[in-house]
Parts: sequence; C-alpha cells; structure tokens
Amino acid sequence: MYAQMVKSTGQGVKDPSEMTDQERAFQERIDRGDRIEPKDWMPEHYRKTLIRQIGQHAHSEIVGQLPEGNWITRAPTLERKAILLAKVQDEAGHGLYLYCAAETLGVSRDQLTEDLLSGKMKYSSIFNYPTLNWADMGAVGWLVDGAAIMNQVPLQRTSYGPYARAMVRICKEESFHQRQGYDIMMKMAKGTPAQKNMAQDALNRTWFPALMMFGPSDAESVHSAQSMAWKIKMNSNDELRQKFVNETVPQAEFLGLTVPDPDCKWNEEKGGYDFSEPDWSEFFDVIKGNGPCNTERLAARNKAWDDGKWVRDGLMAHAEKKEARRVAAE
Ligand code: BYC
Repeated sequence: MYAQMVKSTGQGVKDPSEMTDQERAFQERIDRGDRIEPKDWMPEHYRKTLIRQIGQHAHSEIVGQLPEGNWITRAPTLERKAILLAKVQDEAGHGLYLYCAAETLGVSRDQLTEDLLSGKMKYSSIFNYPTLNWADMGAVGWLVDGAAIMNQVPLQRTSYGPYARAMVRICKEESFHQRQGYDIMMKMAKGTPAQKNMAQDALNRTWFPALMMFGPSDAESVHSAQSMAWKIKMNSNDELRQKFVNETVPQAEFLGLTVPDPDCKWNEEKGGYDFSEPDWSEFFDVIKGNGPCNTERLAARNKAWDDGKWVRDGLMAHAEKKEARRVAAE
C-alpha cells in the first residue's frame, strides 16, 4: 500500500523501519482506518500538515465569498439574489466549521487569520480570478463548487475526526451550490444567442483555473505522498482532476457548450477523457501572489478585519462584564 502510494506520487515517505514505536503505532491506526481525535498522540508533522491544509481550506471559503459577493446586488431577479445570498452565507459557515476543526489542533483562529492577512498562508488559486458578469455566477457554481465537491467528498473519510465531520455538512451544501450554478448555466445556454455567448465565455475563462484547483501534477506535488500515507488526502491531485473532467465534459455537452480545449477527447482505452494540462507557470505565479486579483482580495479581507474591530472589542467587553457578574454572584 505504502510503496504503491510513494510510487504513484513520486515523493518519499518515512520508511517504517525508520519510525519510532509511537510513529509506527500511529501509522498502524491510520492503516486500520481509525479516526484520530484531538487528544490522541500524533506526529508533529501530521498536526502541522493538517493545520496547513484545514487552514488553507478555511481561508478559501472566506476569500471565496468575494467573487460571488460582488454580484449579490446585481442579481437579475429577487429569487436569484436570495439563492446567491444563501450560498455566500454558506461559505462563511464552512469557513467557521473549518477554523473550529483547525483550533482542535492547538492553533487559534486569530493566528490563522493573521497568517491569511499577512499573506503567509495560502487560499485557493481560483479566487484570484475576477467575476466579470452574471454568467460567471453560473460558471463558478458549476465548475468551482463542482471541483470543490470532487475534492471534498473523499475528505469525509479523512483520518482526522473533526475535519472529516466538518466535511459531511460542507459537502451537502456544496452540492446545492453546484446545482444552483448549473441551473444558471442552463438558463443562459438555452436563452438568447447573446446569453449563450456569455455562458460560453464564462466557461472559457473558468475551465483551466478550475483544473488548477486540484493542485500541481502528482510529479510536482510535494505533500501528496505523506498526506496520502496519513489519509489526510484520500486521492492524488491528478486522480481527482481526471474524475472532474470525466464528469464535467458531458455536462458541458448537455448545455450545448464546448470546453476550451481542442485536445479534450474521450479515450476508450483509459475509460476517461484526455485533456490538456493547465498552464502551470500561471498557476505558480498566482499562488506566489501575482494573479489578477490577489492584491484586491487580500486588501478586502484586511479592510473587513480592520472595520470589524469595534464589533470584536464590543463582544469581548460584553463577555468580560458578563463573566465578572457571574463571578461576583458566586
Ligand atoms: N491554490 O503538494 P501540493 C473552496 C499549494 S474550494 C493554492 O499538491 P497539497 C470553495 C499547496 O498548498 C478550495 N495553493 O499540496 C469552493 C502547496 O503549497 P504550500 C479549497 C495550492 O496540500 C467554492 C503547493 O501548492 N479546498 O473552498 O498536498 C466556493 C504544492 O501542492 C493549490 C481545499 O482546500 C491551489 N489550488 O494539495 C467557496 C481542499 N494547490 O502549502 C469555497 C483541501 C496546491 O506547501 N485541500 N497549492 O506552501 C486539499 O485537498 C489540498 O490542500 C490541495 C493541495 C489539493 C489543494
């Protein structure tokens, strides 16, 4: 099992013969399919990897509100506005479940927030692209939430209990998000020629950035081998990307739209689509902070944090007064 994972990802994991007894016992628990809970012993690297992944995931949910929040005031109908508002609020909730899961690993939410705001921690590359018109709300829901589901459904079985449990509820909500996006695409693709063009244009711009969401190719993925050995990740980046393409291309065909990749063709032998790799130099540039909206996104989050200071201070003052009254009454 081990050897197979190392081979498939091309990166090394600690050999069982080099592990301490405690590390070996931990790995055996993982291999048996045990859930690891906050008070259980865990290797420091396991804890840090989880904080990195869950923290990035939480930040993605929070920053992910910005591209869609941009269109709430301009939704074409009251019904679309109510749906989009509910979806964006769901993303805030996902962020909160995930920050809570990360806190069980001994990092505070304030620390995680500070690391996001200073640019030290990452969030998903996809949210550094702009949403230019209403069709993008369809493409984001369909493709971005669709890619998120593909990645997150297996994470319901991840080895760390609080992360796996947070993922159950998140996945239910993501499924509604994906359907609302596809519903917008259906309306536009079956609408006027101008609306259909907008839908095609949104697909053209979102396709490759959505493929990048799964992370670099397995050969370039530095964390996959260890994360898969620990069942923090259940599948490799390339496996999930392939599954996503296999599911999404027929959905595009149903809409009468074309994925922007002339090399995307069914391959009978492998039982999946062949497709072109995204431009990985663009991906690495975006995650280094040089995407079209990185500066804008971080500025928006920093402003929200600064503007919200009086609320946090008020809540703290209220909590302190309440606690003082409770102590005085004892
Ligand atoms: N964006 O060794 P690798 C959502 C980084 S959806 C930015 O393969 P790993 C939402 C990676 O962090 C999105 N950075 O890493 C949807 C590492 O850098 P560091 C959130 C990326 O961790 C709709 C380096 O590249 N979902 O929330 O094994 C609406 C090497 O990569 C990306 C999750 O976070 C990327 N796309 O695998 C609202 C799911 N890809 O950290 C919200 C959970 C890679 O060494 N996360 N990098 O500096 C995961 O499954 C994994 O963390 C990843 C990356 C597949 C993303």
